[in-house]
Amino acid sequence: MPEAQTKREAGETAPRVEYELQLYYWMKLIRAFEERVSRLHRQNKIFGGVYSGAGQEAICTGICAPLQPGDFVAPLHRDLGVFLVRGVEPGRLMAQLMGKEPGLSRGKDSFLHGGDLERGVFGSTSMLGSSLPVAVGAALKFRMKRENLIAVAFFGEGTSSRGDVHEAMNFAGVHKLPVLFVCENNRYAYSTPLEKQMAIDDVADRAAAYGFAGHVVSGNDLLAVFDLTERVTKRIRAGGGPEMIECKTYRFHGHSEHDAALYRDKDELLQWESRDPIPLYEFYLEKRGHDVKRIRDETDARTHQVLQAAVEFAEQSPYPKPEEALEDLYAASPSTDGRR
Ligand SMILES: Cc1ncc(C[n+]2csc(CCOP(=O)(O)OP(=O)(O)O)c2C)c(N)n1
Repeated sequence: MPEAQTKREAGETAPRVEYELQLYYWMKLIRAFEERVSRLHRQNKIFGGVYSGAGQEAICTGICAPLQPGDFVAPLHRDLGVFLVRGVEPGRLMAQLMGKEPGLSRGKDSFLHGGDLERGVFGSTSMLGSSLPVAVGAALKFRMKRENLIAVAFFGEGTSSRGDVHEAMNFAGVHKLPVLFVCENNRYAYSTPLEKQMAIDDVADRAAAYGFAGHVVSGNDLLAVFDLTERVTKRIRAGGGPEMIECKTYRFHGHSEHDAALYRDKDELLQWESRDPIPLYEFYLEKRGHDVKRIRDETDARTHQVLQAAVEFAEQSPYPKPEEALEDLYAASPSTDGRR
């Protein structure tokens, strides 16, 4: 379990500054993990597509850090960071990406479709938008069983134009279910720019149509995302019904590693690179009186070590055996005597 969540659950008053360094570690780990995956992809060691979230680390971190163990999170294909912040073992995650047996889906797929329900992470899906009704279903279960848990559904601005997204939001709004909808608006759905995707500026405006609040925040500003998420999730947990947070951001890489993103303007990329969430947060830490150079060096050394171990573990792990291909495809029957 991530350190921050343990502290919060126990109700300890952890010095805020210590917690802030944990947030920094997560953002750096996500960036380093994805950079390593891009390199491994070029070496032909990664199974399936690679959808880098570089530039969007403040969103996975700021949204997931305030959550509780047991909350249900449905990430997008670009949200590898969700897995790390929720405490999924980096070695298992790397094994998943390499299609190895100890991976989350036991070598049955690439990053997509590998979830870790023990950590409350539903695998991201290829059929964009299909995970939102699932998150709403989890929230309905929490309501029916009177569990004080919430569901979080991530989606892109492109995905927001899908029908099942609207059905999920409508159902959640009507029944006031405990769901946080998180839009990662990175301005492009593959090569389609925002203005060719929707006729309004803010996806958050759509929340009003379903009877709940929609908020807009800078998705590159970790503290802004974190603080808003803390306030919003408190209200949702207290029974206030769903809310939406739209994070304005930008992806530094192409849609996937095979996409050079030549449809984007170079100046636009430059402007967004200058709003990189990591140096932005380092600037804040410096203002708080930290020796940022020392913290950066220590964090880089730590993430390097974690990644080395994860890659070694994944590379040394076996591929699944062919006869395992049909295992785990269906849930076990609730009855053992053959009757249902
Ligand atoms: C239903 C569906 N339509 C199309 C695709 C192909 N596709 C994969 S990712 C993507 C772009 C998604 O854009 P967005 O939701 O904004 O997320 P982003 O990739 O920008 O993070 C598309 C069109 C798909 N996977 N599923």
